[in-house]
Amino acid sequence: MSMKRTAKIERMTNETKVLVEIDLDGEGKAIIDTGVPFMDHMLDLFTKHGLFNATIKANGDTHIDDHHTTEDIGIVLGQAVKEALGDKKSIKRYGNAFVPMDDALAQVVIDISNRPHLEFRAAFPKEKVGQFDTELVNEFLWKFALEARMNVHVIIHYGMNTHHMIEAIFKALARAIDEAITKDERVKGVPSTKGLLT
Ligand SMILES: [Mn+2]
Repeated sequence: MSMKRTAKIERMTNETKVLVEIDLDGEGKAIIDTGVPFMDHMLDLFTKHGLFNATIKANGDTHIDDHHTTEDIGIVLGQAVKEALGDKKSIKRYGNAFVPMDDALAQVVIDISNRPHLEFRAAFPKEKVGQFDTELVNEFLWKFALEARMNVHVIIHYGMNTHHMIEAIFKALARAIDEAITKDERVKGVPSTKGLLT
């Protein structure tokens, strides 16, 4: 018998209100409504490709711009993933995924290490996709990595279309996480010579 890998986290500040409810062992069913249309699109892909069931809702000061809301979704999603993972017993720990999206090829490599790091090797040709500032992708991923206490390496090998590049990153992140959190029966306890990943 295994424990359910779920979490529900709500966070409210003067800038945003964010709710994330996640089941890591789902089938990709999601309810997403963040007030940032491009993030809705990315989080929809993320949950679908990671096979996570999730509710992700945000209400933020998007009349200023999408910065606070995007950043705070990263924080709460990271916290929810960390909490849902629990003691991390028997997980594979590492994940690596390549995802092509038409012209773009993204790779995301992660270590659920309790040592937060974001290595972001991606330069986007456009500063905006729709209303969304593309520099917020880095911001989102850094806050996610920090709160999930994950080492996340993002590489865009090549690409021309900014929307495709970002989309490939979110799909690859989801698939890398899905791989890393998979349980391997051969792993007894926590996959670390330290004996601890929390
Ligand atoms: Mn798209």
